[in-house]
Parts: sequence; structure tokens; C-alpha cells
Amino acid sequence: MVHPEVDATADDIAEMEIRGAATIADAAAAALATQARESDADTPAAFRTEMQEAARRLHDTRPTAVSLPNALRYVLQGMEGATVERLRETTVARAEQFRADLEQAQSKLGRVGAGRIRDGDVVMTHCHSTDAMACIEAAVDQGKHVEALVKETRPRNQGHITARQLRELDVPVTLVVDNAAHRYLNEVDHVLVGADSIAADGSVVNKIGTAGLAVSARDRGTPIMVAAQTLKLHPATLTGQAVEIEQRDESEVIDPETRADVGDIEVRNPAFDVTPPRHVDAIVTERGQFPPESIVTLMRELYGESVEHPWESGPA
Ligand code: RI2
Repeated sequence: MVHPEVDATADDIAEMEIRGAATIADAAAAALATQARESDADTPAAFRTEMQEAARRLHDTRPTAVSLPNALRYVLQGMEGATVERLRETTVARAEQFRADLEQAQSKLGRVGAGRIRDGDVVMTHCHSTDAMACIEAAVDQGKHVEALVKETRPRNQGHITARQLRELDVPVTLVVDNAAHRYLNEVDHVLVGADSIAADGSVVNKIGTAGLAVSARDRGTPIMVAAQTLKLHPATLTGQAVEIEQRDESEVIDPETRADVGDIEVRNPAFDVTPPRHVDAIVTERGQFPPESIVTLMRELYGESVEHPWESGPA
């Protein structure tokens, strides 16, 4: 049986109460640990089946951020032992290891990203990314004065979260509507965004609007930095698989009354888009910074070419 806390976490991910690729991965690992701790399975086979079911429930929430399947795979692959007790211990330990590594990776990445930011720089942000925030926080910790132009990021306005967290760091913030980005690109030194998935060719899948922002930034000569832990590398793209782009409910774009008032229209609400590698200057990871075209080397090293889905049916 899937534990109620796992169900609740899955619902929160689907509803975006829990959001952001790294945060989703962290919550999924924590949920698997709860499932393992609370399981009353009486045989090792029953325990494994339960863990698979829990992972499947978490997996089938949002399709784009690869950090989620990467987290589930990591935890399930650590499940070892011939008794329920041993399986429980190894699973919980593996989930805890994952969460600790994630936190460490983010602060390492922050220091790498901060290296690109000079004292007095102005950074333009899109959406809310904890990896991108880590770079600004590290720069501020190094004593640099950093200012931010924050895009509000329709339809869900995650820019407000970025603005609030930057103010907590004492960073001066100017909030602009998404359409104003081009107008202000001459005044910024970097575009800094996160990523939900990075493909083997160096394409960056991130919040809808990133691709257009990158085109504008290229036009203005503003460098584009992507802050993404290696957890965001999408191993299945090594074998040619495309990254699925989530389509969300149209009510996020227009409320039902206004829609009815407007008349017979179609509404589309893709949550992400794809920025080609030629529009990205650097991908900053906890393993250093990479030109997007060379990220494939790191992907092979970390994930190899076989991609397992241990949450799918069959013995775990
Ligand atoms: P961190 C978010 O997606 C944004 O696209 C953001 O850039 C990305 O996840 C990475 O976030 P959403 O969950 O992992 O808001 O850097 O749809 O926190």
C-alpha cells in the first residue's frame, strides 16, 4: 500500500505546492524514506513491490524535470538485503544520502556560479530556481554587490518567490513583466536561469519563456548562464529520447469566466521550452562549469548509457 504521506507528496508535486526541480527530487526521496520506514510488508518481495508502487505514484506527477526519476532511481537502486529490516535500513540510508548530497551539490554549484559574477553586476532571472539562487547567494557571501532584474514569469508568477528570497539576501530587486525583458537586457550583465532537464546535446529545458529570453539576450550580447546540478542531466537523451514537455491546465492562463466571455478559443499552457545550446554560454554544475556542447561527457561519466526505470512493473 502506498503510504498516505507519499500520496500527499505526490499530490503536492502535481499541484505545484512542492515545485522546482531540486525541491521535487528532495521531497520524493523523503517520501520514499517514509514509505520504507512505515512499511508493514512482511516479506522482502512485498517490501520491494510497495517501494516500486510508491516510486511510480511519485513518478507519474510531472513529466519534465528529470531530477524526479533520477532521485527515484538512485534511492531504489540502493535497496539491498535479504530481510525486510535490512531492505528498510538500506533504503532509508540511501534516501538520506541522496538528500545530503543534493544540498552539498547546490552549495558547491553556487560557488562555481558566483565565480562568474563580479562585484556590481546586475543579474536577470526567470522563474524561481534554487540552483540559480545558490549562485547569487554565494556571490553575496563573497562580499559582492549584486542587483537583480526579476521577470515575473507568467502564468504562475514564480518571479515573486525569487524577488522575496533576493530581498532576504538584501539584494536590490526590480520586478518587471516578462514582456519587458528585452527592453532591459542592455542594463544587465548576466541572464541567470535554472533547468528542469538538460539533454545530451546541451539543450536546456526550463520554464516557458527561457528560450525567447535567450534569443533576446543573444541579440543584446548578454551572456546566459544556466545553473543546474548534475541531477538535471537527462540520461535517456543519450539514446535519442526526447524530453516530454508538460502541458498544464488552461485555467492557469485564463479564468473560466473570462474565457467564456472571449468566445470560442483554444488555450495552450506548456510549462517548459527548449533553449538550444548555441544560445547558452555556460552550464554551471557542482562539478564545474561546462560549455553546453560538452555536457554529454559528464552525462556519460555519471549515468552511463543504460537507463533503468526500477519503478516500472517487474521485480525491483
Ligand atoms: P531548481 C522550475 O520549474 C523552474 O523551471 C526552475 O528553473 C527549475 O524548476 C529548476 O529549479 P517549476 O517546478 O531545481 O516551477 O533550480 O515548474 O530549484
